[in-house]
Amino acid sequence: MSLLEAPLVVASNRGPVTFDRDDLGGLDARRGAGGLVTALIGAMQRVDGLWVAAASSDTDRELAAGLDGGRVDMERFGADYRVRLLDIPPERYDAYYNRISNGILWFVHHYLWDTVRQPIFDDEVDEAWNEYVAVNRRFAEALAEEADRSPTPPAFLVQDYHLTLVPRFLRELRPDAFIAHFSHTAIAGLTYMRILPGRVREGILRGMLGADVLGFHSQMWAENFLMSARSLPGVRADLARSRLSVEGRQVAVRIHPISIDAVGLRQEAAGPEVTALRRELNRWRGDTRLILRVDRLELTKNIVRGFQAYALFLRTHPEWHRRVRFLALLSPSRMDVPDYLTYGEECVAEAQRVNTEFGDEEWQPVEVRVRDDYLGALAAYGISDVLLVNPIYDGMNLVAMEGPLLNRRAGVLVLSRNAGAYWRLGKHALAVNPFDLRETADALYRALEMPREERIRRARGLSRLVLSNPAERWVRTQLEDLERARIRRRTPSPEPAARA
Ligand code: ADQ
Repeated sequence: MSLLEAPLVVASNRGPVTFDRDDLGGLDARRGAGGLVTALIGAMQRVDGLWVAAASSDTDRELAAGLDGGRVDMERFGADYRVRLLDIPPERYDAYYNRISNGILWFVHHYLWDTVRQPIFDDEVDEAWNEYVAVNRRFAEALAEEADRSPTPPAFLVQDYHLTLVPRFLRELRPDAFIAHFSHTAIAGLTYMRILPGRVREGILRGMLGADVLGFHSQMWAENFLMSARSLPGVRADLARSRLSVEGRQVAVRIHPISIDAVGLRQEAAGPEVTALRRELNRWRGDTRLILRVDRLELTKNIVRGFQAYALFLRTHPEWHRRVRFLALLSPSRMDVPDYLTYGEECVAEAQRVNTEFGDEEWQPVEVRVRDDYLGALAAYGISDVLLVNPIYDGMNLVAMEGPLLNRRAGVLVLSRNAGAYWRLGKHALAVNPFDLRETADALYRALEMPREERIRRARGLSRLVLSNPAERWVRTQLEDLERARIRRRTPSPEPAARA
């Protein structure tokens, strides 16, 4: 059976739903937001899919400890797939998730350390790493069990930096398994990766190399991975074919940019709630032009420099005073982590500085709204004139696609060259170096002054590109790669045949 029709088993830290109990003790399932769930759910339903994830709510944990190994059939919620929840002890989860995944791996891949002072690797990090290894092993064991229960060999799709060791552990348990791993983040270059302790760096690289196919959002990240992996003893790279060989196996390194659910998003944006919010925002903005940013309140998103660049633009172009507003919709994220809390305060303080320097009673140049407000974001996308997406580094960045898809004013996208989205959309955006305030300020000015025909041409180009990559393609192309790997594995290589 081709792997395009094979049962799908997905593994990710967070599952597609979180369970809770309602007042009568019945089960409620809340679907998680985000591109990953949207991109995978369709494919899961077609092929009897199972999604393995760590339990996150109390009810999740109760289900995880239940009779069927934490398996929940989603049929009762009108969906055609199953989830399997893994109960990870809280201290172990904390070390795996907060200390290693978000505290170290997220930081390394987005170049977040101020290296004069950080990071410091000590015995505590070493102990936390052991917990990361244990959680990854637990996931791999669960996947191996699913392989045993499946009537035909499944296709395993393992997600992201939380689960980098799963491919290798699963390969050890089931050498014939068909495994793809996808990295949603940026990937650090070779020399920055060398900040990591050898055990951690080799661990994650060799862990990922247990897969048949490694997927990345952009060529930048695929190349960085190739360079780091080929520096390991025993790993050979065929750069022309973007392939690595290790322990007699081939590992394909592929680029599969994720997309958004264009039809669903447009439907949501046309609904009464978003329409009302759009009207309200339009009243608020009056006859000013609108610069918008929509982000998780996240260190990588470069929010403070965004305000600094805006201030520089206002300082250089007093003729734009009172004619423009900057709306920042920031959704709180990891607020229990001190670095994130401080960064949130810095973002708000920087916006206040801009308002103090340039604003008066009638005109506040910046407005920051810190809350999770997805519908508000959809409304704002529709009416903005400029969308600023200037992350320091970003695996892809879905905002850069959502905005142009929903915008109705031929808005301009100002986009960081270090976002994976730049690799797809760059030619229709105004590109910026996210560290360069002058370049960003000039891009904001150019966007606001851009002639209408050019704005229309660029906006059309952007939405065409977004629409040309339907969300389901992301899964399909990964499965096609796995299928090619399967065929390659079964076909004897030509060299021995020629010699015989
Ligand atoms: P993120 O960095 O979380 O994830 P990103 O691509 O920035 O992903 O998307 C964020 C999502 O959150 C968007 O769908 C956006 O609409 C929503 N959002 C942002 N601000 C919001 C707000 N104020 N209120 C409500 N919703 C808000 C990772 C990687 C990315 C990669 C994705 C998908 O870091 O680089 O694009 O996964 O692979």
